[in-house]
Order: sequence, then C-alpha cells, then structure tokens
Amino acid sequence: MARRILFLGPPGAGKGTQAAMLANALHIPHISTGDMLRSAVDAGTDLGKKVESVMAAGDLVSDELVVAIVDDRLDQSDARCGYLLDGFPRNIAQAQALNDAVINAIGTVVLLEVDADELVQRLMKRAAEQGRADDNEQTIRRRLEVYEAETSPLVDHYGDAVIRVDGIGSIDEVFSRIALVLARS
Ligand code: B4P
Repeated sequence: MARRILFLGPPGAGKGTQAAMLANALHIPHISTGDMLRSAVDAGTDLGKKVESVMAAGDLVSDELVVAIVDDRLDQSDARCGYLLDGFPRNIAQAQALNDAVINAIGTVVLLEVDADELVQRLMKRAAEQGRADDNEQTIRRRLEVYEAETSPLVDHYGDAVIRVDGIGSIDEVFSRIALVLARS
C-alpha cells in the first residue's frame, strides 16, 4: 500500500532527522521543502536568490514558490508509490493549494512535540556545529513565532489524521515511538 505521510512540528523538533530515517526505512522519497530551498540557495539559482534573505530572517517563503516546487516534486515517478512530506504544508493556504487528490491521499500526519526550551537548545547546538544561516538566536525565536502563528493551526486542520509523538529523548527512542504508532495506524 502506498504510504503518504506528513511530518509536522516546530523548528528543531526533529522533523528532518526523523523524516530521513523513516523514509529510508519505508523506501519512499523524503520530500523536504527546507532541503530543496537550501539546495537552491547553495546552487545560486534564481529561486535560491529569491528565497535566501527570507529564510535567513526565519520567515516563510511565498506560498506560490513553495507550492510550485512541491507540485513538481510530487509529479516525479518515484512519488507514485508514496512519499513523506517534511516541512510542507507550512500554513493552511499551502495545505489548500495541494490538489484534492493529494490532500485526500495523506493518510497520516505525525506531529512531533518538543517544548520551547529544548527546541532553542537543539538549534543553538546545531548553530555551533553546522552554522546554518537561520540558526541564530534572533532567527530561531522568529521561526518559533511563525510556527505558532502559521503552522500550528494545521493540527486542527488535519484533525483525526494527526498522531502526536513525544519528540524528547534520543533520536533512536523517538524513531521507535514513531515506528510503533505508524504500525498501529
Ligand atoms: P526547515 O528545513 O523545515 O527547518 P526546521 O523547521 O527549522 O526544522 P529542521 O527539520 O531543520 O530541524 P530538525 O527539527 O530536524 O525550514 C527552514 C526554513 O525554510 C523555514 O524557516 C522557511 O524559511 C523555509 N521553508 C521550508 N519549508 C517551507 C514552506 N513549506 N513554506 C515556506 N517556507 C518554507 O532538527 C533540529 C536539530 O535538532 C538538528 O540539529 C538535529 O540533529 C537535532 N535533533 C533532532 N532530533 C533530536 C533529538 N531527539 N535529540 C536531540 N537533538 C535532536
């Protein structure tokens, strides 16, 4: 059966980390809008030039740009047998912009829950280790505000499809929790 899974959660909750592991285990593509946008910035493409300053400020890239790259990605043949969406949709407008067939096909929404102190700690640690442009204290606070205002309403939007998973613990512990709830769903 094709699995179509969506990962929700605040910045630093472990979406990217867990989504990559789960997609690998399920042999489905891991579609991360954050990764696609960072690649565009690194490659200096027209898209990258348009989004660089927005991402560095911790704001959301325009819905039009993001929906277009996701639409293109979902049209690729490897996405026919399922996919894991990480970081998309980021607001209700993006959720509504996906066509009905895609929205109806999303079977499971995994919501990773982590408290704000731990989120800031993780992202500051990554800032020290990797130096991502949007991992600095001011931008991290902005990203958390944007999550609360724009993204958290998606939890109600997806209603019964949402499975809450405690995101505190080691990466392997969190992965085991996700695998368990998915096996039951
Ligand atoms: P994303 O790339 O989606 O970044 P993020 O929400 O900050 O989370 P990320 O996946 O990187 O971190 P994770 O929680 O895995 O977005 C970046 C930017 O792109 C956005 O701010 C926006 O500008 C733009 N963007 C992306 N999608 C968009 C969209 N749809 N619409 C508009 N704009 C969009 O991990 C964080 C850290 O925690 C890592 O260092 C990890 O190693 C660590 N960690 C993970 N699990 C842990 C654990 N269990 N214990 C301890 N540390 C852990």
